[in-house]
Amino acid sequence: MKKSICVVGLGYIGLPTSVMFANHGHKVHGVDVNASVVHNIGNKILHIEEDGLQERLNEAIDSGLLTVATTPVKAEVFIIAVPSPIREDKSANLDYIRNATAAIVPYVEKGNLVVLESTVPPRTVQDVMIPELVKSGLTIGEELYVSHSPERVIPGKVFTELITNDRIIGGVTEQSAQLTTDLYRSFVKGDMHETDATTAELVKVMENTYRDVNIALANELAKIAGNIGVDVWEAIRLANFHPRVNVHFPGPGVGGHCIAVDPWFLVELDKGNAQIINLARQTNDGMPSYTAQLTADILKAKGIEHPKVAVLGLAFKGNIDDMRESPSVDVVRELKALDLDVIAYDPHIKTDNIPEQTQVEGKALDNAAAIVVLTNHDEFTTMDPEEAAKCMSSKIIIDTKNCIDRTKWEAAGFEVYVLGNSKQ
Ligand code: SAJ
Repeated sequence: MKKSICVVGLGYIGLPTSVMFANHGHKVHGVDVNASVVHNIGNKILHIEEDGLQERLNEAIDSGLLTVATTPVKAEVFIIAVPSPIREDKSANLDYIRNATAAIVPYVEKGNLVVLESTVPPRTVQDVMIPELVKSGLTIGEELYVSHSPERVIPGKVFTELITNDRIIGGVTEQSAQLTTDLYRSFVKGDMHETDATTAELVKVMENTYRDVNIALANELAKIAGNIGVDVWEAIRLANFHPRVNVHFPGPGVGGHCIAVDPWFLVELDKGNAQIINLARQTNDGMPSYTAQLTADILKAKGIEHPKVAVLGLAFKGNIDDMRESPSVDVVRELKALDLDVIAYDPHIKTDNIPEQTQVEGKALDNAAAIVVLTNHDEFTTMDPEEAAKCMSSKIIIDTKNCIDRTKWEAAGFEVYVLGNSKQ
């Protein structure tokens, strides 16, 4: 049955989700506190890059099934998809969740469903949302249904994954979970796994923690390989032929709004037990400075005075425009702290999104002594080394993602260094 749905938060998850429900015949009202975001979306102008989003947004707005505003409206279903970042001290900032919940309270009515999509520390539904929702005067789980249905999509493949991924549905009551499953069934082809809200919260945080810990392991192995004359990438490829092994990949650090953030929720919740989780976070957070030092050491060994370094890639991973928690920003800062002259370039990042300490230039390679590749955008993996060589002062490339064609670059006269590969 088609529902009226009010989605709070029109970012990387809320907007695709709103569009998806509207494309499937539901009447969706999207809400964001940012008036310019609302204005742009209403005019079919995107503030985020995502494959297929523009076409789907056009269809949603043109059909009249998606409206947007800065305030909620009455609806049968409320979906909250707002940020849940960490503070400077690594504690969870749940203000957005609390405020978004408070914002819908005047509009909720008996029989409505409230779904939280944001990734949150376990117990957030119980301890942060429910104390707000009870202010509606409705009995939670009986008159007002509440659930946590964490998004699990990967930026760049959001629409495919929204449809095909399995979903975890955590209801505060069985009926809350059931109603949520029925709702998402309008477009989800994957299985829906029902559980309670707190378990669902832990599942989601666990998934990203699993990845963070495994990436930290890969980064540690890369450093070890770098010291013993081995190519860690080749070693990982071979290890992964084992049916029960899935070693992740090293890199300049872990970015994004999820993997670099969520494990801290568990550290805050139970620091005494979250030992490996805590260490993994620190290991991954240490990779930008490791990368910067590696670069400085290579240039020093070459005897190049006051080199200019061209940093390629500011997004936290390839072919997306998302710079949240991007390790590249830290690499730039660390390179500068080591007295190197840095120019950063990323064709996916709009200029007004660039943090102060970096500069973006189309001609980043002009007079550069070295290139440091931090993101495996297609533009970088297919770059022509002959062209690059023409404007650089020396031919050095440091590849932290093992993403360039080494043979091609060497043929153009470059010295190629790959993070975690000390094999000569
Ligand atoms: N990275 C590595 N080595 C690897 C894999 C990734 O260094 O082997 C780095 C990437 O370069 C990037 C970061 O980790 O900086 C995270 O990238 P990602 O592609 O692994 O993940 P996200 O943050 O884009 O999305 C994750 C996904 N979670 C899992 O794969 C368990 C996604 O499914 C979630 O929906 C999303 O977090 C989320 O919203 O929580």
